[in-house]
Amino acid sequence: MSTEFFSTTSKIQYEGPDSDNALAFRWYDKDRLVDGKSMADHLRLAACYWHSFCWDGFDIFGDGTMDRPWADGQSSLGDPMAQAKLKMAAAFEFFDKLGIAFWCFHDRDIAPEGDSFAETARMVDEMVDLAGQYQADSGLKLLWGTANLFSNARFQAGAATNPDPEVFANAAGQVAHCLEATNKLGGQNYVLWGGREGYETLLNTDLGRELDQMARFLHMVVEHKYKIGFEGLILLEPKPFEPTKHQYDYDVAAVHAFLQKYGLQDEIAVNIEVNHATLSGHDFAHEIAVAFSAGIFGSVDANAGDPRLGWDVDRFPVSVEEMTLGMVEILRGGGFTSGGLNFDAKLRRQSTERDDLFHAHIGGMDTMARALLAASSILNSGDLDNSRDARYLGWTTEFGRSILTGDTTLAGLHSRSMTAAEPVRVSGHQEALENIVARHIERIR
Ligand code: XUL
Ligand code: CO
Repeated sequence: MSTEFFSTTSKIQYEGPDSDNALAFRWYDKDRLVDGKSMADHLRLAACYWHSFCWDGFDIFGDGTMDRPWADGQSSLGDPMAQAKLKMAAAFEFFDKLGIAFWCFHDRDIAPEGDSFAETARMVDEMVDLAGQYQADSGLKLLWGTANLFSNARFQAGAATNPDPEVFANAAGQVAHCLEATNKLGGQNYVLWGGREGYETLLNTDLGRELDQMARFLHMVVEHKYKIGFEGLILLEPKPFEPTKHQYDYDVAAVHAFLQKYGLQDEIAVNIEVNHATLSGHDFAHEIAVAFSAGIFGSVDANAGDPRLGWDVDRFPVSVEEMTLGMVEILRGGGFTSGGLNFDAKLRRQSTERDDLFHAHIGGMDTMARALLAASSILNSGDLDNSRDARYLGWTTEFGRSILTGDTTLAGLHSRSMTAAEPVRVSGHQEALENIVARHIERIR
């Protein structure tokens, strides 16, 4: 079977900001050094398997729209394993031509489900071996793997938080298998997005019990990680709702509180998705800042929502400003270690041609590259940090420090206030700072 699924024949190259070639990078120049590190090493960009290779454009109102010969059942004559292999050939052809460094997958993306757990596991293993060969041939690396614990009907009431321990056990087996597969492929992280770990109504739900179950599940995952020698991070991916009305991993702060309550805060970090942040009522940059301050920053799913749609539309990131503000926080926090930027993003349903996948990823990669350059320019200039430091100057004085070190009491501050002058208010200069950000974005080259 030919592996040429895409008419784009050669690798996508960097041509610079003035290029009009739609199939070239204008900003993503992988070897360009930014603060002594290559762009590729800063961004650690990944393409995801599920939206790009498993989804044909179907939505709740209609059938698939996209030209996806590797998934239409015709080329493979309806044989699910033959189809999985075609899909993998298409995916690795795409990754290679795009020149992206990493990929991410769910176990159910790469292999079909069989009639039993054992049969499914065997098919996953066969596809993992094949993926290992493709990785070896192409140099592509795995950013993370994850188990799909939400599509199969058995997970209607969740996996770890299911009222039935049989479902919990089945999910635990699936995660053990997928964690081992991820380890085998040299995965740099392992992600758990609680697909249906949440609830619809308290009329039938014991919330406290479900949280205890989830914690037990995660402790077992961590234990297994050490048992098999997996060196990557275990990451939870917060999302406030969808598919369930109340998802337990609402946002980074909720995940942090949960991890602390159950003694998991040193073992598990977060995978922050841009549009999950906005769905929870936060800015992307906020979620990153919360994660760094909690010491649980791990990785990012780079995508975008739609300001008028309150659901998870998973567009490719297009806003350089939004991503710049996120990259400022990422760089400030020290950047990625094992994490990276995964395009958990999909085409719009009318983008039906196969090569639309290139345009989407090129746009996303250029957006992130530009955001990196702008964020680095902002931080190197000190424009934001100097003004931020000045704002907190009072805390560096002897008086300010004495409050924080515990040398003062509420009563002491009470008597001090009796004679102290009214505090002097100073401007927060927000608009001036926004203009500074805009200027850096305009000027980078
Ligand atoms: C769902 C979502 C998932 C996770 C992995 O909203 O983002 O695709 O990234 O399960
Ligand atoms: Co995601």
